[in-house]
Amino acid sequence: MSPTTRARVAAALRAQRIETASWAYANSGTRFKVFAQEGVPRDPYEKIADAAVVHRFTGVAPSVALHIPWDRVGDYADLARHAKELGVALGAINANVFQDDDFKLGSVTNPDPAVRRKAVAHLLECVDVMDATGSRDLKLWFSDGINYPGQDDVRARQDRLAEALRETYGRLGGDQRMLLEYKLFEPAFYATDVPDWGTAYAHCLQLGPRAQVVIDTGHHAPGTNIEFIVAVLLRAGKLGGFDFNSRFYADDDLMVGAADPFQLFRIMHEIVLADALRPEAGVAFMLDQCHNIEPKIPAVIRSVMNVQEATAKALLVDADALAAAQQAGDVLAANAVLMDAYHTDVRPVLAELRADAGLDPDPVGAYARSGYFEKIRAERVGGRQAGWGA
Ligand code: PSV
Ligand code: MN
Ligand code: MN
Repeated sequence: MSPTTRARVAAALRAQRIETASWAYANSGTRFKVFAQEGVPRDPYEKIADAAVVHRFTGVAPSVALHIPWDRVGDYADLARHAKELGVALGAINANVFQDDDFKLGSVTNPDPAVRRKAVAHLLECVDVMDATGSRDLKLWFSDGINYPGQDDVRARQDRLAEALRETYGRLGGDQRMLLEYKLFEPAFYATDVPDWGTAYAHCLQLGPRAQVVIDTGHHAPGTNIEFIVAVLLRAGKLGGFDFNSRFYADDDLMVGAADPFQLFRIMHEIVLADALRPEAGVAFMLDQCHNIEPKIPAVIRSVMNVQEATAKALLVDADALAAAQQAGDVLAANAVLMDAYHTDVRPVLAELRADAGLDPDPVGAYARSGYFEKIRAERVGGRQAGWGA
């Protein structure tokens, strides 16, 4: 690697920001079993403390997303102060209209107007939370959908969704944004109301510039070309961010980069090509993962490192050589440019970069040696589940 390339890659990696999720630090599981772990946070304050530890060892995770009501507190400004004291900020506010009995037939798309009002009231409450925390992004994922053909009118549900989004969008102030997340299926099994990027994009387009699509990498049919979606949304100026995680089958929420690091590289290549890595470009790089069986803090650290590695490889793609090969119609050469970058071992560069920033080159090892886990294991008795009961 030439010194110029190294300097360019280092500068981009230094500027990268990855947001972790509060629920990743708490107990989680499947519908079969939640395995409790030692030392897990007992309240939102402790989740933020853990997020701050991830930032301390990686240097690139300075914010943590909240999920309401999982992270409900009496005084959000105080929670934001607590975060600041620990060297992090509160990030995206995730709404939750999927865990109330009233939402069995849907939240914002429910046929009952009273239920729809209740759902919208929660979305508006989340904007109040953003006002108190200083968060920029409201992240909306709706479990709404139907299980059987004929169960409800699909078009009417889209109208109800549009109305709820419009009201919520109208409540945003300053530079606040609405990020709309899509998911193919689950818990609805026949027709989800926001199943794909096209539906999310159509709603965001109608709403206006502050409504953007968020891509959760676990929310597609197997084999979906996610980087294509990234490219199309970037071109349209409608990519608001990512919920990164890995999947082998469905919405597995495994550590990002674990199942398909090549896919992560291809996604980051599109980001680098569009110069969208800079925080000012407005793409939020968030993690949405559940660490059901692995220790949580080191798993989040590993995930952050995996995003960094994919990014470093994407930054190493020789853009001039790629453009020349593409222009010449040289299919093999163009593909080789990409594969050369992908096969580069970027771990030494990242280790050097961390050392330059005064960090331990080995964040997972440094965390293990820090004694933090022993401390929380002793202090925190009776840690809680991420949401389901938190
Ligand atoms: C839904 O599967 C999702 O990806 C949404 O982002 C939720 O808010 C999140 O998971 C947390 O469970
Ligand atoms: Mn998600
Ligand atoms: Mn998900």
